[in-house]
Amino acid sequence: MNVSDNGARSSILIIYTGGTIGMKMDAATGALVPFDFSGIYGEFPSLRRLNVDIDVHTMPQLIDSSNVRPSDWCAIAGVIRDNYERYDGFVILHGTDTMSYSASALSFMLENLAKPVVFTGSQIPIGVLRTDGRENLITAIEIAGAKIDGRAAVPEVSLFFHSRLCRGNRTHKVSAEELDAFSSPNYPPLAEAGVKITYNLPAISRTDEVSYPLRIATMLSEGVAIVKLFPGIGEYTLRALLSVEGLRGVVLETYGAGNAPTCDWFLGLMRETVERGVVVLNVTQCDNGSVEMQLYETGQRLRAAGVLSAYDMTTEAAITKLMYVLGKNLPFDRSVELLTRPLRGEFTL
Ligand code: ASN
Repeated sequence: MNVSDNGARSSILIIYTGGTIGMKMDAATGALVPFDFSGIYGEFPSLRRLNVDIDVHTMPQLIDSSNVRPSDWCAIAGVIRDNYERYDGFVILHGTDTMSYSASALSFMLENLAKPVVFTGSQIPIGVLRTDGRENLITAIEIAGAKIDGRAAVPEVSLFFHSRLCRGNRTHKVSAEELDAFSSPNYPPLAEAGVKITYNLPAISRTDEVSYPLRIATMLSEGVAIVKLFPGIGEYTLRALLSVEGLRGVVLETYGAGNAPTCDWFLGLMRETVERGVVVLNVTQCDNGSVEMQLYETGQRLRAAGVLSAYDMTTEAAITKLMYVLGKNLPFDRSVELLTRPLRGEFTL
C-alpha cells in the first residue's frame, strides 16, 4: 500500500549513536571525523521538503557499534522514554555491525511501544560522495513520520537499509561489503522503497486503539551465552562452557531443523544443564527456515532433554530475548512461558 501525505506534519527525533553513517572526511587532514547531525538541515537542505520537523539527540559518547553494550541500549531506551510524548517517531543512527542486536534488544525493552522506532546506518560514511547513508537517513525519517489514517504507519522497532524496511528483531547483517547489507530471512519486509515507499500492511504490527503507557525494561541479564555446535565439539569444552558460574540462559546453535548429536554425553549434559535451571534455546545455524524438533529423532531427544525451540528466530533476537526475559527474574516456568511465545513478532509458530 502507498501512503499519501495526508497533510499532518510529524515530528521526529533522530538519536545518533555513532557508526560509519556518522563519519565525514576532515577537509584539512583527510581523516574520518564524526559528523555533526545537529546541523542536519544545513547539510541536507532537501530535508526541509519532507513533511517532518526534525530534532537531533547526540549520545554523549559516539561509538563504533562493535563496542555497544546493554548499558547503551538502556541509554537509548531512556532517551525514547523521555521524549516519547513529544515526538511522533524516532530514527536511531547506529553502526551496522551490531545493529540487528540493538534493534532486537530495543524491540523487547520498549514495552507497549506504539510509535515508530527506525534503525538505520550506512556502509559508506555520510561525508563520502558515494554514501548510502543519505538515502538511508532520508527514507528512515520519512518512514518514521509516515501516517495512515492519522496513525503511525509502522509503530514498531524496524530497520531500514538500502531499500527495505524490516522488523528489527528479524534482521541479520549479511554483508560487510554490499550496500544491501541486511536480510530478514524469515519475515517479509514491512515496506519497500522504490520510486514510492510501499507499505506491506498485513506484515506490520499495528497496535489496537487501546494503548498502554510506554515502559522500558532496563534489567537485562548478563548470564547468557551463545554456543555454536560443530562436528567434533568436545565434551570437556562444552561442559566447561555450560558450567560457567552465573549462567542462566544459552542460545544453542544447532544444525538444520534444530538437530544435534544423539550421543549419551551430549544429551546427558543438556538435561543436566536444564535441570540446573539454565534455559537452553534451540536456534538453527541455517540462514533460513525454522527449528522443528519433532521432525527427526535427534531433535525429539533434545526436546525430551528440556531444550526449547526458538522456531525461526535469529540468533540476535534469541540472545537479546533471553537477556530481557531472564532480566525480569521470574520463576523458571514463567520465563519458559515468555520464551516460547512471540512477544514482538520475533518468530512464527
Ligand atoms: N564498524 C561500523 C559500526 O558498526 C560499521 C558500519 O557502521 N558500517 O559501527
